[in-house]
Amino acid sequence: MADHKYIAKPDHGADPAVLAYLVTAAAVLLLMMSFGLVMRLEQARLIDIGAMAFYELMTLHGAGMVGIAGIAGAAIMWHFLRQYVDLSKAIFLANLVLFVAGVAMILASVLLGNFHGAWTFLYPLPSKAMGMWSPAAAALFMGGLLVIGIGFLLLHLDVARAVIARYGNFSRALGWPQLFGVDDGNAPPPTVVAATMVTIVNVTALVVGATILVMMLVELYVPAFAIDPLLAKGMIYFFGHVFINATIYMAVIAVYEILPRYTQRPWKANKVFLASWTASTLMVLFIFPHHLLMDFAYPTWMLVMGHVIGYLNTFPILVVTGYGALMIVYRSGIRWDMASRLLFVSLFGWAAGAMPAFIDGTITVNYVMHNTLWVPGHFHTYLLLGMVAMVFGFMYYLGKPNQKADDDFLDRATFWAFTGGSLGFVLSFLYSGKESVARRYAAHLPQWVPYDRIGSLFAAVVFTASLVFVVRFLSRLRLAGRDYPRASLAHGTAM
Ligand code: HEM
Ligand SMILES: [Cu+2]
Repeated sequence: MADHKYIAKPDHGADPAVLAYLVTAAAVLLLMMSFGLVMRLEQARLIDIGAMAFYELMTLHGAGMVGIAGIAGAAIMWHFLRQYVDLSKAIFLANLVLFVAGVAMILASVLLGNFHGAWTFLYPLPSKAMGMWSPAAAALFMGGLLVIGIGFLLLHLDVARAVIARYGNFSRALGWPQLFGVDDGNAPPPTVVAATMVTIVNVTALVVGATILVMMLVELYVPAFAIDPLLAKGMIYFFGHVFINATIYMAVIAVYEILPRYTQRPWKANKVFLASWTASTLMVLFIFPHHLLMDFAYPTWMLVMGHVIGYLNTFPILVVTGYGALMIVYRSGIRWDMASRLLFVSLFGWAAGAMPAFIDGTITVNYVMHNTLWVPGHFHTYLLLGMVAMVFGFMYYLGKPNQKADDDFLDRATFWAFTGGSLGFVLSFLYSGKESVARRYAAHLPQWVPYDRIGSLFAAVVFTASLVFVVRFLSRLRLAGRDYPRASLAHGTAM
């Protein structure tokens, strides 16, 4: 069965395929950040690109960011999961190839075909463009998403196959024998538990997403094939909600794997840990109606379910992860370096972003806040300062020249620029939301513009800091692939 001495097991260099994922993610991330900055500058009235270009960039930014979050999360999951189960490299690479193909289709749809119906492709917008874009452009966009989704579906099915081959079934991979029976200390490692959860929820989400995409592609050319708009909206938000959440559940594996290597303390999948992941496996599938709280046409029970489960699901994994990280680090003599710092700040970002989400998940608050910048405020907090910080932490971990290498001044300064810049950037969104500034508006009222200008400044800092992180990573790409054991950094002891 599983090798339960997993904490001390040194991690060797990254596979070139993992590095290819990270380089792709980094390139798209920087491009999408620059689009984000341009959107903010437009709202701040510092440039004038016009509404059409704004919505095109917004569409690309949303789709691109969600896509690379998935790619980077998958890279982290695959890198660590491979220690425990036998994954297929061909499928891993096929996903990357499909991703790049899908991105090319999406770029063509938006830049050549002027599609700008947002990454949520909400029905019936793609087919009712009022002459703004052609059915072909909409088809190219939805086709691109479909191609990307099929790649991820293949990857998750391979993870499912590998996990079942090793553990027999999902319930054992989720640690149910230890959760519901006696904890014999043989629960699967946290990485396996997380990967199993992600596989279950993402396969479900991707099948639903692909279904609605195919339905809408048919409707595009055969309008008589009418789709129930409420059904379409529910399916889209189910898919979107689960997919973006799963990116964090994949990326957090970096925390479970790297902090124990730094402190030589095991991250044990105890009963509380297992219970949290099992609970979230279910809850993440049932809370998507929190996106529909303003839709009076939805059955009330669904909205109540979204509200209640939204409250409940905010905490379990976040708390076991935050508490676990504190216990691992507390008096461990950990050497703080860029990787451990970024991972630690990512937990803060994740937790901080969950709070405004929790508030907005309250029906009465949602009526006032939902279409304001409060919403981009909360999700940029846990995606930028949480998810993306985890990815940068993983990049620094892989690129560390040797166990004892210290970070130089540029790295440390950039860490603070990224953290401070991100905080300022998300606070400008949140504050605007509190002042009722609408989201997804290209043109802002004069009284909103001061917040947009502050936000633009911080966005420029975040972009610059991210550029330095990426350049650093690229310059250490050879080190990242090099084969030396990455472990045992506590007290500066060598291997
Ligand atoms: C420098 C960093 C970033 C900047 C400057 C930026 C900027 C923006 C802006 C201005 C918007 C539109 C807000 C509005 O509704 O008026 C937006 C939306 C969005 N951003 Fe970002 N962003 C950044 C990073 C990220 C990251 C890291 C992610 C995800 C990993 C992300 C995902 C999204 C999504 C999903 C939307 C929603 C698009 C929509 O409403 O259709 N962003 N961003
Ligand atoms: Cu959601």
